[in-house]
Amino acid sequence: MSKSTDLTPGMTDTTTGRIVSEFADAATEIREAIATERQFADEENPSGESQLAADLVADDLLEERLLALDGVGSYASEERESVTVDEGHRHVAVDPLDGSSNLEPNSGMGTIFGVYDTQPPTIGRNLVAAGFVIYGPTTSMVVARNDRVREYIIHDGDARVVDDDVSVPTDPTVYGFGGGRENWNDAFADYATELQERLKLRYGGAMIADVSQVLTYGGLFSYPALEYRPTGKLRLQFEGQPMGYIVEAAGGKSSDGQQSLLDRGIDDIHDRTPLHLGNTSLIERLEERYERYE
Ligand code: AFP
Repeated sequence: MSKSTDLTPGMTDTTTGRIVSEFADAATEIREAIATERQFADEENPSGESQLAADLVADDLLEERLLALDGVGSYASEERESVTVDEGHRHVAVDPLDGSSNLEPNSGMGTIFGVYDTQPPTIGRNLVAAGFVIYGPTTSMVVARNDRVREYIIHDGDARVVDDDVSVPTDPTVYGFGGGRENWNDAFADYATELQERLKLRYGGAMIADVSQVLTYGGLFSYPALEYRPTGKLRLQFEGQPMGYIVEAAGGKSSDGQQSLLDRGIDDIHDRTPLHLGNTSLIERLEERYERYE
């Protein structure tokens, strides 16, 4: 695909357009790494999780490609302790390979990215675009920019629009809740029981695939605060903010239980957050439930 392809028509900021195109370009190479780099590396990432060789290959190629673009001022990654700083007015935060534990069973995996006007650690309100790639039955990419969400199929080096205006369906159908009922607090456990009676379970161990279900069918994806882990498992900078930006641009809501993930304060790029993404009505009911239990 030609580098000049602006995948987000109407984007005034060409640096952001080039960054988005770079993720589409890199998808083919990362998909290749998933097939060939299947062994575990001997290190752990800054969150103490074991790393696959594919995690490191994806991270290295994305850092190299993105910092080579004019205007990219920094690269932050879930796989790296600190931010790599360069000169530029746009800043990228990446989960290079979300769902690494799904590699062995060949289940959903993807890349998550956020494009900021401020160097991380920074809050989600400073996002100017966000997206995710799914290396699934086919390679797809979802990009949010200027309150508009588009979905592309990436094939033979081209990105073809398959949905020019992705929006969360009004009637919710699916749910996916992580962390385990035995670890949920009473507020979430009660709400989960109510939803599990109405909705269908869609939980696959990689949030990009589970949130894609919510964007397609409507519903709720949650990885809540846990009794033993009050800030939950998922990373605010690399997962919560970009996916929250996308779901909110698609007409849904994000929450840490009290507020939008885009408003949640952040001190370190590896801070974790409780995470809820889905239909506005479901998120508002969940926040009311948390308030009632306080
Ligand atoms: P991995 O990348 O380590 O597989 O974790 C994926 C993830 O960060 C997110 O994509 C999933 O929604 C969540 O963790 C799954 O966590 P559990 O394995 O605890 O269900």
